Amino acid sequence: MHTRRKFIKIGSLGLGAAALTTGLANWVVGSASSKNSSNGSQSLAYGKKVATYCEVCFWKCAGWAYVTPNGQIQKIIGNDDDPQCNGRLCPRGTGGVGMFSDPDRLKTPLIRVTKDGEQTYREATWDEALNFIATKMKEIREKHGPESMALFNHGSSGKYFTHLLNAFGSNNVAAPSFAQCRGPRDTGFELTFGESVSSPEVTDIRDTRCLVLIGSHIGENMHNGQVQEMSEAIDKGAVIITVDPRLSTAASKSKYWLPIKPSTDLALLLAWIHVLIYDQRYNKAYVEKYAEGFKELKEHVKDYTPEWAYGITTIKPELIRNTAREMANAAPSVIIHPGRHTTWYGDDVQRSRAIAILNGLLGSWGNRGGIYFKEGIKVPEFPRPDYPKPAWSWQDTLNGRYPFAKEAVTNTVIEASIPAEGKKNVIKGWIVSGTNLIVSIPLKEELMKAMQSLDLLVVVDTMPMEITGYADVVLPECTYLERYDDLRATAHREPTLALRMPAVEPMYETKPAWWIAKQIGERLGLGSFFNYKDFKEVLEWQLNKIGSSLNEMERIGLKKFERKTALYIDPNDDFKFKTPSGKIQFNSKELQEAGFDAMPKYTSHPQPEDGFYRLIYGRAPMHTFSRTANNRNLVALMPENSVWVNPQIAELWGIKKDQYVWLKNQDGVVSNFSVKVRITERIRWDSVYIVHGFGHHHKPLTYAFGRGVNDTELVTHVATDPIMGGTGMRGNFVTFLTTQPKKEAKG
Ligand SMILES: Nc1nc2c(c(=O)[nH]1)N[C@H]1C(S)=C(S)[C@@H](COP(=O)(O)OP(=O)(O)OC[C@H]3O[C@@H](n4cnc5c(=O)[nH]c(N)nc54)[C@H](O)[C@@H]3O)O[C@H]1N2
Ligand SMILES: Nc1nc2c(c(=O)[nH]1)N[C@H]1C(S)=C(S)[C@@H](COP(=O)(O)OP(=O)(O)OC[C@H]3O[C@@H](n4cnc5c(=O)[nH]c(N)nc54)[C@H](O)[C@@H]3O)O[C@H]1N2
Ligand code: SF4
Ligand SMILES: [Mo]
Repeated sequence: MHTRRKFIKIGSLGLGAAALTTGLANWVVGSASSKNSSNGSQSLAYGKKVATYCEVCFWKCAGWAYVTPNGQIQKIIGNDDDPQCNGRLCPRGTGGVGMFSDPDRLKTPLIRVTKDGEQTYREATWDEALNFIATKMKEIREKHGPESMALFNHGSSGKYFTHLLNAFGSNNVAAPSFAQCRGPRDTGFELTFGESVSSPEVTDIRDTRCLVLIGSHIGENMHNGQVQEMSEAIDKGAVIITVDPRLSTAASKSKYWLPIKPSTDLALLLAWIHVLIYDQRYNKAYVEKYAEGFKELKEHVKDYTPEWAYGITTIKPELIRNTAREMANAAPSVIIHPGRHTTWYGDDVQRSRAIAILNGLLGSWGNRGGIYFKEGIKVPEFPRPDYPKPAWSWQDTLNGRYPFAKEAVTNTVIEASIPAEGKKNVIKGWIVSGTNLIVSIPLKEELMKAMQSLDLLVVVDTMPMEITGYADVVLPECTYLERYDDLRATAHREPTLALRMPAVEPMYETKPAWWIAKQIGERLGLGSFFNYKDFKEVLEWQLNKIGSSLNEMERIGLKKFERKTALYIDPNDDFKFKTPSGKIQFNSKELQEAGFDAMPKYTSHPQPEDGFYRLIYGRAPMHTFSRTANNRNLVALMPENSVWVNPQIAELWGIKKDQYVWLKNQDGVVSNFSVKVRITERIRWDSVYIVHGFGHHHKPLTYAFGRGVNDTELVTHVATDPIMGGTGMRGNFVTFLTTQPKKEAKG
């Protein structure tokens, strides 16, 4: 591999950048500068509360930022009217101000240059950086066509760059939230019910009588509304059943904990389906009325008995039967939770299908305490010319694979960026915004090859995350507390709109993404797609169209609208599901026609060799992936991750509590840093657990650097789901190194 792009540490530039800003002291107290930036006339509301919605994760809770009369952000609290948070933010949302006040923030645009034979960044003005990008994008358009520009995005900023790319003539827009996250679940549910459970999930947890969590660790997975509703349901006596090789926080609140052997969930799900059908405990009236393929399903699961599943899952047959009965007793007020991060073992769509089928058998879809119908407000689109039609798009990067991928697959867009003899449609330029691909995509080799081959790599971020070190141009976005953004119009039990406006002016030379996209667009001759001076104009226009105004939204932060459709199925209506036949698909003809199993079958997955343990990972309540790893408020709550090890295994290895160890995986890859051992009965002997998002090796992240280990670097085996392209990441095994391996930690 040639190294056209050497990894550059942004930190070496720190001081110069500060000199360009309004003064370093600002970050200490989080005070706002009063300079007039060129991004329009943002009227600031000092000495009051300012409407916002949180960007620390994608639940997007609506809240208020309290700003003191001298322009300091004092605190952020939840908006009482918001059904997604009910006035309460999670620890990360409360600590969100740490993103704004982080002294390690990106402060000014940077351009890669070679100085004395060495690659480095130089600080640049916005004009220089934007001109550089526009020139390169024009070259790419002329030489290869506009389709050869791609965008990787996650979070609010993605929308503006998607608009920019669509206007430019490219549809190559991908996010890790599909092929590294919820893709299998969405695909499995769409194939079964004709639609997915979206975000926030339409699970009626508040009113459920039985909630089954299969590897979904609500409570550590801190999606606010769900956590609150789960605790409400528990208070009301709901039965919680948690299937997890680890005694998660949710498992500790459950009536049943099923410590399953990892990778065998499909066997348990099939056995549950078997019990419901053969013990005649499924919801007969519902199935007769709304489902299709029951006869085939019954035949299909004939031999999937609890006794069969016991040998695979290690869950006792009686426990399988009892838990199936609990679900049946609660039906239809029961939820087999679809989960969210579902890219585990490569047969994840089929596992999600089994979860969907169980929900169908119990009649939960469209019933109180099961799955409700969401309703949202449709915000009209600001007038713009039609987008040009690209000559090819991300669908072409699939090359006939993953026929049920409804969203772009990051993996194939990365692959399309690696040139090869005779390869057509090669991607030549990337914009990466709001995603730290180095930590979120497990395909390291492909990612590196692709990044080395590009003609242009632009990274838009707020922090000097690992991905920034590979960019030609780094653009510093201001944080969510310093900008206007799109209206939050997520659908829920009741339609709501939420406003985000700047609590303070952008610090340093940072700018909002809407401004950055517009500036690039104008330089590319696409000004008619950005027909406004300030994003406020767009918001005002949209709000006026739906009977509100910026003034009103600034005052209330969140507006509720009346629901127009039913929340649940009306039994007197002729209800149709959004599948081709209008019925729930137990036996999927769509899958069959594409050459896949029409109903989920159990297939076994590799198990760890002697001395190795399955590496499983998850979330901690006080962090979001890697994006909070440097947030001083949250680092104070949880400075590093630890590796959970069963006492039997610790004894076998002679490992002590709090000892630091290195992890080595099945391919010989050793963790960059060491990790503290947590010895606990709460994990099966055959697995170890770490929280994702730690072990940063980029020194400019002064707080996050070297703290804990990074699961992604140990995920060198990926099992790709043939149905939609999800990267199954839980087929990796690690062993312990108790002395420091002879290896320099990468700086
Ligand atoms: N090994 C492993 N891989 C995983 C996962 C895992 O658990 N383990 N989880 C998977 C899942 S579920 C998901 S959803 C993905 C998430 O993947 P990512 O979305 O890539 O997650 P983060 O690591 O949080 O990266 C977010 C980036 O956005 C930047 N950022 C934060 N705020 C802003 C902003 O306002 N503007 C801009 N422009 N940038 C901002 C942060 O500094 C950071 O660089 O990762 C997936 N990959
Ligand atoms: N605090 C916090 N909350 C978050 C996030 C965050 O970064 N921080 N990220 C959000 C995002 S984008 C997502 S996608 C979700 C992800 O959250 P979820 O969808 O809830 O969960 P996962 O990360 O897939 O699952 C982690 C759990 O699966 C268990 N597990 C591992 N292997 C197996 C197995 O083979 N079988 C079973 N049954 N269980 C297994 C682990 O022990 C762990 O408890 O969280 C969201 N909420
Ligand atoms: S759940 Fe927490 S981090 Fe996520 S949006 Fe809500 S307050 Fe922010
Ligand atoms: Mo996710």
